[in-house]
Amino acid sequence: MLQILVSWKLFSIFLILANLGVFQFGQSETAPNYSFVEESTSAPPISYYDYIIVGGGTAGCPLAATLSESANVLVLERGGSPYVIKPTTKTDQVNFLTAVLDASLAQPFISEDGVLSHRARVLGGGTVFNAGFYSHAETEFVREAGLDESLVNDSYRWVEKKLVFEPPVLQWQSAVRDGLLEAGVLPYNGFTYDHIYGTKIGASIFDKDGHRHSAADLLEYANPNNIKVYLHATVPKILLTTGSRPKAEGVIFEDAKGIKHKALLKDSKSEIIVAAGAMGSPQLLMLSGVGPANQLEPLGIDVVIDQPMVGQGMADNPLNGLIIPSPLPVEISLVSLVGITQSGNYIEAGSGLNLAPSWIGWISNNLANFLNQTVKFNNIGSTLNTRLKGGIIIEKVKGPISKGNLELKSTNPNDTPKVKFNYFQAPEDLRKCVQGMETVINIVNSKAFSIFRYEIMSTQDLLNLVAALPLNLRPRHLNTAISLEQFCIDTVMTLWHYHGGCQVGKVVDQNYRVLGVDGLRVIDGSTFNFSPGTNPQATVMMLGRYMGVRILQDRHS
Ligand SMILES: Cc1cc2nc3c(=O)[nH]c(=O)nc-3n(C[C@H](O)[C@H](O)[C@H](O)COP(=O)(O)OP(=O)(O)OC[C@H]3O[C@@H](n4cnc5c(N)ncnc54)[C@H](O)[C@@H]3O)c2cc1C
Ligand SMILES: *[C@@H]1O[C@H](CO)[C@@H](O)[C@H](O)[C@H]1NC(C)=O
Ligand SMILES: *[C@@H]1O[C@H](CO)[C@@H](O)[C@H](O)[C@H]1NC(C)=O
Ligand SMILES: CC(=O)N[C@H]1CO[C@H](CO)[C@@H](O)[C@@H]1O
Repeated sequence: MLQILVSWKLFSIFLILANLGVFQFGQSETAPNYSFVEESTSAPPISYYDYIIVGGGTAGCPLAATLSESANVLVLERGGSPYVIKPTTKTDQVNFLTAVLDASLAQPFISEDGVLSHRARVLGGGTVFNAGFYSHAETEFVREAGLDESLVNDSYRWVEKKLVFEPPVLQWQSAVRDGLLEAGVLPYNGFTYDHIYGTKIGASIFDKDGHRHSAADLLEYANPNNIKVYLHATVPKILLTTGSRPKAEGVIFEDAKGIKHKALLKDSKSEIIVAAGAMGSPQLLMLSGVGPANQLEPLGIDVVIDQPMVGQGMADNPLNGLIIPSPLPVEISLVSLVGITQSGNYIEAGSGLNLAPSWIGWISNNLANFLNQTVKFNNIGSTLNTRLKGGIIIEKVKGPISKGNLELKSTNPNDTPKVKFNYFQAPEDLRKCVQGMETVINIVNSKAFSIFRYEIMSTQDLLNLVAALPLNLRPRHLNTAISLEQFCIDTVMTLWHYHGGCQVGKVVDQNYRVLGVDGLRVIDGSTFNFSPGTNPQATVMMLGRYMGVRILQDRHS
């Protein structure tokens, strides 16, 4: 009898999961048309600029647009244009989970922790395929970074005028919002950019049609006569003078055909600004001879300055969560709201997204295992372009306190360096994760959320489901789904908010100038000591604008 009941339950769960897929359609939109963006194959062998920015990403685009107001700027971006992506719906909200896996936008890597992650490789950087949620930094961040609050506010507004939208909050997101309130994540703060305790609606770089806008759109602010952006231009090395006080002179860049070009600085006011992201910036400093001598020498890199802090302080906020199949159809939504808890978590949620074929494969194979192969799952595996009938609720640990490091694997700039984040090494991070997962469970079990979950799937079933999925390459334990501590450790993923490697006070000064080198700055997520706000992109773009304004002020004073 018991066996029949168990089988019936497994069978019902199978029916629920088999029902995850439904078809969907998208829409398209026209792209801006920049005269100053070109393939690097058309670049001259040598050219001269006031500012050379390595990395046309989330920080690089606003920075370049700003500097071009009154100086001559070059941007070197190793990826292609976001405006030629086909189909144009590829980076829309509904396709988030598939775009992340698209190698033409993002380079995948696996950290030494066994967690799959991605680094941008496209003009616009991470904003071209990220989850789009837009929310400001906490006031502590602005204070600690020593930034001018009024210029910070102006810089956020400059970004928002171009590409930020208020997301709709439909039925599923509303249920999560009300679940958060029932779970005690109070007060309700409505729609706001500000980072305040409680539950709030945040902004998004997806418009009301779910179509993406990106940091590349900020180049609309640029003076077209003062800027050049080269695509598929990879910088393997910054050229530094050697001697007691090294100085940046220019960069080498390689075009799509492998031909090397040089871009040089015009005069003593000119600068190289590295904005290659938290993986790319420490990597490029090291490739250029600024890094730990004991790591550079064995690779045959000439040491310009022995700087042991380059690549240190790498951190990534651990993400854990639940997948919740729904008996009712759900809207397509990515993060529209966030719970900011007193215990140090950010709770976010999405629903109805397309699943990548490879993920459908994983999920179906592993569900088969999960259900001990009592039913056949062939149907799910062969259904492409399917949407998740259900949602995902995740928690991210603030900070985090645990830190790791990055090391070069080779002198090839296209290789992702070896990186270890040491998730949950600090007991406080693990404690926060457990509290965050408890809040996620309380949301799932709330009255408000009850219409979007199957009663037959208990909390334990939902934990078991995640524990059975190959969401990372870490070992599973007997108690993975039983102890929330073990669940956090075993099923950890990333929200791609990794940062550090060129931190303020360690590698760069308060003005983001590389310590010990003239004419060289780093401006991007690699300079952070912790990830700002609930999600960093607003602050990364703000910083690009902010520092552009500051650098021009210095130049003209
Ligand atoms: C899948 C995903 C989802 C995310 N979701 C959100 C979210 O919802 N909200 C949010 O706020 N944040 C989100 N983030 C985080 C956010 O997008 C990143 O923190 C941010 O984009 C990092 O900006 P960056 O300027 O530091 O680096 P990037 O944007 O990565 O820019 C670096 C650029 O430099 C280029 N580059 C690197 N090396 C070289 C070289 N040697 N030569 C030439 N070019 C080079 C790269 O191609 C890249 O374009 C997400 C990130 C990812 C990946
Ligand atoms: C794009 O810009 C070029 C050069 O400025 C112009 O000739 C062309 O007509 C523009 N195309 C569109 C679709 O606006
Ligand atoms: C900047 O914005 C914050 C948050 O919206 C606000 O509280 C603060 O007063 C503003 N500061 C200045 C100097 O304008
Ligand atoms: C049908 C089937 O695959 N049953 C397996 C379920 O799991 C137990 C324990 O791992 C196996 O012994 C069965 O063979």
